[in-house]
Amino acid sequence: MQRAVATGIQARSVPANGLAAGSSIRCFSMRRGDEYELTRERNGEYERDTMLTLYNYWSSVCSQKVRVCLAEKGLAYENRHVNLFEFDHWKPEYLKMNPNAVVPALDHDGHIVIESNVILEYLDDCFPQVRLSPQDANARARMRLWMFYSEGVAHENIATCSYNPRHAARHKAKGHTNEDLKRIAAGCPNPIIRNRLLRRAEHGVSDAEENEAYEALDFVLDRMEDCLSRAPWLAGAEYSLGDIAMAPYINRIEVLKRPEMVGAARRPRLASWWQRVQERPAFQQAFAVKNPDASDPVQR
Ligand SMILES: N[C@@H](CCC(=O)N[C@@H](CS)C(=O)NCC(=O)O)C(=O)O
Repeated sequence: MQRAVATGIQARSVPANGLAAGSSIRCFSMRRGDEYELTRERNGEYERDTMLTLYNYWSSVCSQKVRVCLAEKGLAYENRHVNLFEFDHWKPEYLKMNPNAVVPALDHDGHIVIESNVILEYLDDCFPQVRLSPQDANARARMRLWMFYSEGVAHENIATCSYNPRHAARHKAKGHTNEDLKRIAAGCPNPIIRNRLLRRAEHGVSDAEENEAYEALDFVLDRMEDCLSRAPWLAGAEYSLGDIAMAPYINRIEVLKRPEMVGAARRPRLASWWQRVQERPAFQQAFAVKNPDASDPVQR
């Protein structure tokens, strides 16, 4: 695992006087209120250790994306588990970082970045040593299309299909009755999440709603199968942030009620892509994170 090292604008912003090449000094960050080390000189610029902290939930699809990206880049980071089923993400200290009341949030030396796809591109900008965006404009557009599909279609529909078998089961294991959930939901600062939780506490997810969500997912999977008939990866010849953005949704479909949707009999190219994604050490590292809360009835 490499140390995360700041480069570019951040490195240039470090005062260059008073530090001999090859030596290191301890510095204090006013913003974070903690210390960091200014360590090396390269090309006349100073580099310093940079601190990455990821606030995330072990099985959240958006958190998994970011963990895969960090692992692909070999970046060390502090993993802070935000227990969504204890409502840690609604606590004032978390909301200061992410007022949308969702995970993940990345703290990079006191700079907070939210929205998983934004975080992916941010990491690729700050740590280009391992590049995860193609240079060709057409391939970049394809990569961003898959990031859009992940956010615009896959996310909401996966959440719908996950509610009955996963989220409701977790609330039950925590002893939250539907009445408790309605009361708790009233404390959620984000009206979109509050109203959805209220609706689900009241009615759960109906078969009709679930079928509609699976239909939308089927549509995206058809797009993937078609795309992968032309190239090995979603953006083309290279593995990219587009693959990283979609992989957690394929993992989730496999553990829900209709795993055949991503199986080789139905979608051979997608199944072969999924196999290659899972073989990557970074994927394995990111998905090895387990829930520290032993009461979770969900295992994957
Ligand atoms: N667009 C956001 C979505 C984040 C999101 O919805 N995260 C889920 C976990 S994957 C969450 O925190 N849900 C909490 C809740 O619904 O209360 C992103 O990509 O970061």
